Amino acid sequence: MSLLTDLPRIPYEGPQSKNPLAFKHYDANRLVMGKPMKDHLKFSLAWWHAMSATGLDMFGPGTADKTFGEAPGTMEHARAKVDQGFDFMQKLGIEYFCFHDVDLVPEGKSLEETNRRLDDITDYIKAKMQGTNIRCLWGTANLFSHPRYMNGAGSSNSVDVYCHAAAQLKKAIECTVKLGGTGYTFWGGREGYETLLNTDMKFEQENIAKLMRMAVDYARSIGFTGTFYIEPKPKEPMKHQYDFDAATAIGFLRQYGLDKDFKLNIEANHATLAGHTFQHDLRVAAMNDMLGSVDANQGDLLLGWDTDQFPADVYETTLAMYEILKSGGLKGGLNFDAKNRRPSYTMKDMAEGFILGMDAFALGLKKAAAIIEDGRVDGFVKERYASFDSDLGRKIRKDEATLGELAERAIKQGQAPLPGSGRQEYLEGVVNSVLFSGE
Ligand code: XLS
Ligand code: NI
Ligand code: NI
Repeated sequence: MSLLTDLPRIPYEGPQSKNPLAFKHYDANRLVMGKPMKDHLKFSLAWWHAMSATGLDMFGPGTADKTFGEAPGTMEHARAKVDQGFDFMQKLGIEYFCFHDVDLVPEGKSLEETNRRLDDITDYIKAKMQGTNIRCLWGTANLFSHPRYMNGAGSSNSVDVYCHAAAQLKKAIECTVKLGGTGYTFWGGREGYETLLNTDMKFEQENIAKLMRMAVDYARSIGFTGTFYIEPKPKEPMKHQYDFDAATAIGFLRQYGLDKDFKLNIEANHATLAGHTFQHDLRVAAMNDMLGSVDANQGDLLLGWDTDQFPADVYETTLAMYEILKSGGLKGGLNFDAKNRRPSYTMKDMAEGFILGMDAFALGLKKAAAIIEDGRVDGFVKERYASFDSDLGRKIRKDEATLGELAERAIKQGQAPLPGSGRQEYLEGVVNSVLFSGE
């Protein structure tokens, strides 16, 4: 099977099914907390992995054949990817896709040529979208692969490179708007440094912000009403990347007045590379009202790079969906920035990868809803801070207390009692009982 069009439609068969090409948990129209699963889980296909990546690594070439019967580097191939990709999405019930400019077409010899190719392919995609439910979740520009971007795009030391990036950015925004994209993402691929010995960090960060501001102004001027995203990542390819994690990116956006136009696109594997859990970065984004979208994948905690695996760990997807549900849901979606392992090279493997990820998130959604409905975890957290429901606690929360007043009370009271058990083991047991008490 070398074509995705050879795959069957993927049905929902329920948890008992042993059919590898069926969903066990993702049942698009099933209601969870009053909303169909597919509205909680706006799954998206990442054009770069699904339609383009062949599994090459620095030790060997790709193993998967993604030529789809056409010669790579041609527009015929670019169109075949659209045909195959749309067929695949429809068979799986995936209603969104994300792209970089260079995933859609081979780069031409000049910007004009590449832009003409982008015009052609976006016409082709737009026509394909007609009569389907498929929409563009977000677009982006690849400002990191070409050697000119060795020092990044917004962070480049070269004004020529900076302008080239601006041209690509402008075109990628136009393509996103043309395809009705709901978002535009900045992943700072090489926006960082290899050594501070040659780097003016402040200058570079200011330039990145200026480029983003120009991008926002331009996009709004051509009618883009969607959300801009920063996708934080701490390292790789650079030693250090400026959008290190959610907290850092939020600080950056606020410092440069970009926080009204931007939210964050949190990627599971990037959070773990930053030394956080996926849940942590989701929480940081959510509590700052900056949670926009998610790049759904999973890393390998024993490895120090972005392995972009399909999400399989239900404990992780449960805690992620718990954060997402508690934040009121995602405006963006769950983009599978994920690829098969190199030895899983067939089209069937690709379908199984998506089924794995979609089922892992569907199961996570059901279990997260069950944790919330069970109420013990949330109830415990509420109870844990109950001492602040006192008169004095309320005064503190309303910024009406003084340090002197608090100190006086402490002296009067004598030794403060211990703050009460955190009961972590009990809570972990509650989560396990919700996860494993049967369907
Ligand atoms: C790489 C990033 C990238 C972005 C899009 O690590 O995850 O794939 O999602 O540029
Ligand atoms: Ni990503
Ligand atoms: Ni990534």
